[in-house]
Amino acid sequence: LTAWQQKRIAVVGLGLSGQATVRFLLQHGIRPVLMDSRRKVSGMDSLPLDKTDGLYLGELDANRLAQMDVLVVSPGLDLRHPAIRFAVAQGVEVMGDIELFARCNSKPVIAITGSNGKSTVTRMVEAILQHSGIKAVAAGNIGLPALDAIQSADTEVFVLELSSFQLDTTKSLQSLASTILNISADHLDRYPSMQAYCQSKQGVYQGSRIAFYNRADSHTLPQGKVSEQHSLGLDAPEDVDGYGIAERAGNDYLVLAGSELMPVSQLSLLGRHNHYNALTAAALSLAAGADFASIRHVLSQFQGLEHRCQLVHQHNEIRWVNDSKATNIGATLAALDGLRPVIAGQLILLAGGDGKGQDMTELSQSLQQQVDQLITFGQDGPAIAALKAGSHQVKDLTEAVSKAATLAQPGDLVLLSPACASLDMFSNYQQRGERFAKAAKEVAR
Ligand code: UMA
Ligand code: ADP
Repeated sequence: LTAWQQKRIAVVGLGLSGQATVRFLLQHGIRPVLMDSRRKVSGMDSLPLDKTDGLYLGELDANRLAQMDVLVVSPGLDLRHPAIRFAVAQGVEVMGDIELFARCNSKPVIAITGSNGKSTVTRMVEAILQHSGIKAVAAGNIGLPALDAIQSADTEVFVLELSSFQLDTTKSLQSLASTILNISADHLDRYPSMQAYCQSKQGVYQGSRIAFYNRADSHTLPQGKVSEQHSLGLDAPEDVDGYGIAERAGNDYLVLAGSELMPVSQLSLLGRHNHYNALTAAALSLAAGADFASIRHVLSQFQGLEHRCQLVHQHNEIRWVNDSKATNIGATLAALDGLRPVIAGQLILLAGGDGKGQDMTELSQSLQQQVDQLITFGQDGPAIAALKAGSHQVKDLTEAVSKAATLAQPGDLVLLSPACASLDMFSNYQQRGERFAKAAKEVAR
């Protein structure tokens, strides 16, 4: 980065990853200009602003951006923003924090993307590697900015969860192994088409030694040249050293690189989507040097992450499950598929929020076949309610929980799996999940 000391660098977007970028640049003797399109950004007090070349909050100024040599743009900012476009047209280089990480990192990387399951798989891989005695750290979209993670010198492997936005601004990442878990409609408010969104996800395979893809989802098949690729699936492996599920003496076994790993029944997480996540985590971890015993141990003990199909309350034989992280249709479909077989009574679904431009009719079939009672709320609640006769539209989540309590009988399961982002009514999906759990505990006691 020494060459950067002579350049004009702006960090555009000062959220978690932007602030980590500022700290990183300052440590390398670079004085960045700081910008954010918001008038107020939290956490700025912790930055030594006197060591920077200025802070500009509020509407981005195209001319100021165009005077820079490089913009390090945070993932929350749309690259189609007119001021950014103008700067690019004037020849300014644009990259993200992951690109900067890639240029400075010398340790092995496991790279994980997909529309759903990224955080679950990222944490599984981290846990398996750690249990195998390898110092692994999960970073990226999962929450810890990659440029904060890179600071710890004793890390041996970085497990990076990457969003499509991060991939859009990354081109130099080298990874030991990578995967696209699945692709379903998401973020279509930021991409002109599904094709553009898929293209963005494909970036994860670039510079990767081994690409693992989902043979049940053709969008995940590597489009460019990769040195080694393997398909994963919940059916029989494609070849003798393949990955999948095979039946042995009446039991289904996960098969890893041609060897039986463990019976599917010993996996701790429920649902076919989680079996796929477990297989992928096993494959990625093996590529990074994990041993079979550690993989088995972690996958049989792994407790799911908060807000992902998490049982938060049980009373009168009614289970309340928080899947607030289901911010798109694909995630909700997976939750319905995974949970339906383990429910004796009715499945009561709470859905709605900011639909991010998704086509809600994709939920239609599952709403008819798997959901007994549908309760909707939020901005795009009406579009979901319209898909099922007899559904209940309510004002907000608290009312949805009260309604569910009046409908639920012993044996039923009440599932918050909104298929929408939370931002129309909450600060984030965590807050939505916490409110759900609290309300459930209040109405059902
Ligand atoms: N924003 C502005 N103006 C700006 C910059 C940001 O209005 O100038 C808004 C964005 O529209 C967005 C919010 O601020 O709503 C946060 O954006 P950010 O770029 O500042 O985000 P960070 O705080 O740096 O967090 C980012 C990731 N957020 C996004 O990609 C939106 C975090 O992923 C990630 O954990 C973090 O970096 C550390 O690497 C979160 C996320 O929601 C979990 N990701 C999306 C998802 O998973 O669907 C992609
Ligand atoms: P991400 O980090 O990609 O958002 P998470 O692991 O946080 O993924 O899970 C997000 C949502 O997707 C949750 O509702 C979860 O139940 C669901 N989910 C998890 N794994 C999968 C999968 N492989 N396919 C579809 N949905 C999944």
